[in-house]
Amino acid sequence: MKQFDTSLYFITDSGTYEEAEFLARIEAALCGGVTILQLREKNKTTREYISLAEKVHKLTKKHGVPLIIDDRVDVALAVDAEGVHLGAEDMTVAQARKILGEDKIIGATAKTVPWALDVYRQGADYLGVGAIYPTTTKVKTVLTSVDTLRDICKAVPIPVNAIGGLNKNNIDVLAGVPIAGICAVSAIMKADDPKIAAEMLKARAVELKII
Ligand code: TZP
Ligand code: MG
Repeated sequence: MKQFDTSLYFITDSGTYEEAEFLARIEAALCGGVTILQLREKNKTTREYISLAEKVHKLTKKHGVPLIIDDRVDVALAVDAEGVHLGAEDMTVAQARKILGEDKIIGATAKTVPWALDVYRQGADYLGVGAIYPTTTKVKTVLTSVDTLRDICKAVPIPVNAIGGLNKNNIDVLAGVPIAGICAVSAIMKADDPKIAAEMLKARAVELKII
C-alpha cells in the first residue's frame, strides 16, 4: 500500500546553483523535515534529468522521503522514483497510471473543482492547487482563490496541497482550510539555510493547525 505525507512538500529548482550546492541544499531541507520532495527541471536533457534524479533519489532514500519527478514518467521509471507530478500539458493521469501501475504516486495540478474531479477520477493520488500568491518561480500559472482551494478540498477525498508564493509569513490565509499540506519552492530552496527554513515553515503550519 502506498503511503505518503504531503504536509511539507518541497519542490526543487536547480536554477543557477552548482550541482554540489544544489544537492547540499536538498540534503539540508530533508534534515529540516520535508516530508515529500519533487525534482522539477524544465531545461535539462533527458539524460541530465535522469542523472540528477539518481543523485537526488540517493538523498531522499536516506531520509525515507518519497521522490516525485515533475512532468516526466520516463524519468521517474528510469530512477525508480516513488512518483510523478503531472500538469495540464503533461501526459494525462490515466495514461501515466497505465504505465506506472497502482504502486507509484501520481500527483496532479488542478485549479478548479471540475478539473480536480477529473484528475481524481483518472487516478490521481494527491493534488497541487494554486498559485495562492504570485510566485517568483518560473511557472505558467494563474492565481487560485482560497475559496476555490477549499471547494476542491471538499470535492475530492485525496490529499490537496496549496502552492504558490507560500512562506512562513503568509500561510495564515490557509488556516481552517482542510488542506493536507503546503508546497514550497523558493521559501526553502533560496533560503540562507534550507534546513532552518523548512523547520520554521513546518512550525508555523503546525502552529496554525494547517498540518
Ligand atoms: N505551480 C503553481 S505555483 C508554482 C508551481 C510549480 C511555483 C511555486 O513556487 P514558490 O517559489 O513556492 O512560489
Ligand atoms: Mg508539468
